[in-house]
Amino acid sequence: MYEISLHPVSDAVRKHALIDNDAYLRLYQQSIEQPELFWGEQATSFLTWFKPWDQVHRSDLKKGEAEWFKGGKLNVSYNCIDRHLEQRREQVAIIWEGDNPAESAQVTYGKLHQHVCRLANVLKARGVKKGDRVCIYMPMVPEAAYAMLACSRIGAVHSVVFGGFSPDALRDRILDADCRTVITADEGVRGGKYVPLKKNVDKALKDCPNVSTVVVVERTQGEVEWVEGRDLWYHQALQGASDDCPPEWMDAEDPLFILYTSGSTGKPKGVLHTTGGYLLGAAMTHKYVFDYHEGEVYWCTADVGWVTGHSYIVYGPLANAATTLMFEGVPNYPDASRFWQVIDKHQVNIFYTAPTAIRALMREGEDPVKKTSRSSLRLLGSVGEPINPEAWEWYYNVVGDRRCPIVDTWWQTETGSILITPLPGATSLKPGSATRPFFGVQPVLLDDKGKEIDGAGSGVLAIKASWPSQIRSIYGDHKRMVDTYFAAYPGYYFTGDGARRDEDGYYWITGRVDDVINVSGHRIGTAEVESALVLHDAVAEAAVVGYPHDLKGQGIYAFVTPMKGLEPSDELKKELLALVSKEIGSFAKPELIQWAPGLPKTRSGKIMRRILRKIACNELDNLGDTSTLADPSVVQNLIDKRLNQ
Ligand code: 6R9
Repeated sequence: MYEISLHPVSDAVRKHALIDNDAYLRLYQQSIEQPELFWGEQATSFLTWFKPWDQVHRSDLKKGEAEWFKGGKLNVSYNCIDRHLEQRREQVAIIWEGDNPAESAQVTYGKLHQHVCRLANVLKARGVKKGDRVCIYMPMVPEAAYAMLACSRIGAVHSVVFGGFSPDALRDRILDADCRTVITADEGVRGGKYVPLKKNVDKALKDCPNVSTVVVVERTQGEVEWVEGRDLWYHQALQGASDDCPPEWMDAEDPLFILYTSGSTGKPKGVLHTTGGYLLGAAMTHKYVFDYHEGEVYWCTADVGWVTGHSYIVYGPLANAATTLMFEGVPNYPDASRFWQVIDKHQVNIFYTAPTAIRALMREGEDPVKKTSRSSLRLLGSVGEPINPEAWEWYYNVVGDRRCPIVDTWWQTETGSILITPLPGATSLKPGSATRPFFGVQPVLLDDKGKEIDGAGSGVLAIKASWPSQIRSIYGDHKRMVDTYFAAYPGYYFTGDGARRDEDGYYWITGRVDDVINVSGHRIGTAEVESALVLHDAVAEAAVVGYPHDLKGQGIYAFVTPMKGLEPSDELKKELLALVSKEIGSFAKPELIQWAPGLPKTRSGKIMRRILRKIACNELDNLGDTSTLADPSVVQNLIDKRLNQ
């Protein structure tokens, strides 16, 4: 068994930090006992309001209802830009580091304001109004942030779709949110390769007759097709646009964005976040979790297409007038030293990445790290999946030179901001534990009867009280939100994760308890992959499960039953992989496909995934109860033909 070491807060870190353990305990207690007072004060100190709210908070988790700062008026782009201008017009807001190490740029708050206002005016001129949905399908360039902020400035609701999604997946998301406007680029660049974004948009839009505007950022000058009247170049459109665009006064509960994420069943869900509570959650956690001090350079390596990019590249840091670094490339291009070189180049103080990246770089040995200085680094962060203690120790010892605390931050698209995390000046660290709840967060562990577990133990992780950046709805299907998150355990928000609490009250997230697979921090629903596989004429049935993967955390293992009389082949495997890439994106391709003459089913015909999961994970001596199987011989066949990982 791996011996867990305890890393107490060092004196140096504690003295520098905004919050020490006494302050954490005091503020946490206040946040739970006097939430109105606590959150009212935080909302006043972190955000600028045009008009105060009527009531801090009203919620009923049994019904999935939550309102924060209702009646209060504010604007997100104003909070992220305008209010900083007087003092920081010349301060760098965004450092952009290109895929090519020779390319980088700096955007001041003054320039950011100009870009955002101009783009907002362009959108307005194209008829985009408050409440309209705008799809953003962009590479990691500053224009992606401008687009998000321009939407928020005029009250439009953005739906950012990760650039790795296929045209079909993009189309589904555009249609689901009824977006009429798309903002994209000619091509993206990642790891020296070009991603045909505009081409993908053109394909997607064949089935989206309502889209009347496509704004195209010129990134590579690659060849693109053009639809007159619909398409416009970003740089041309901005030239004639005014720098003056008064921010729309939004209610705290007006929608800010939709972000699609995978659940255990059905198609992806458009998670809806609103304005005031979301921005407060993002800003406050950014400041306290990363212990952000004025003037520091902060880098989150996520893509803006995921929630981490929303909250911790764009909204949290900019609301706090930080300097946020945006990286277009990948960790191993041109070589495995890239992250550390970027840290030296831009003197990064705070670095936030995912365990999958750490594991991949750990494989390359210490040399690529050790040839860089990293002396600017002060704090490290981790997000997206559980971090294994070995990777944690490597991150701590090798990357951080035993000097930088690691904040292992647990949260979700639905939570909007970090909920369980160490605070660097307050929390002794245990490698692999997300440690303690953030202010206002009341995690509980529930047993299989839905009862709260006291003290140390394991169970399903749920949250007992509303927090400001909580999910408000699933776009177009509010009932689905209530059913998914609030129906299983009435009075609680159900996270979908399992967790253990130790004797010190620290939380250890053990992974999803539902049919969501976490591949390199990407959430993938088994149902989505299965529906892609069964689209193939040669496939009768498919069942998909996750299994432990050294680098990716989890890999996808697919059991596929071919049509009767059909001989499965490697050719068919290739076609199935291509089909998944087409339907979802290549990041969702199964690592392993096993041909299955039959799938284990109950007598009522339900696939017993529990058994498939055990087979995929090679836990064969403990298959559990198999007495309800309609045909037990099916299982032995799958075990015999099991693919080695
Ligand atoms: C922010 C983000 C959410 C799921 C979540 C959990 C896993 C995220 C984690 C973690 C263990 C951490 N997860 N952070 N598991 N430790 N620090 O990743 O959002 O894409 O919605 O994924 O990711 O399983 O439920 P999202």
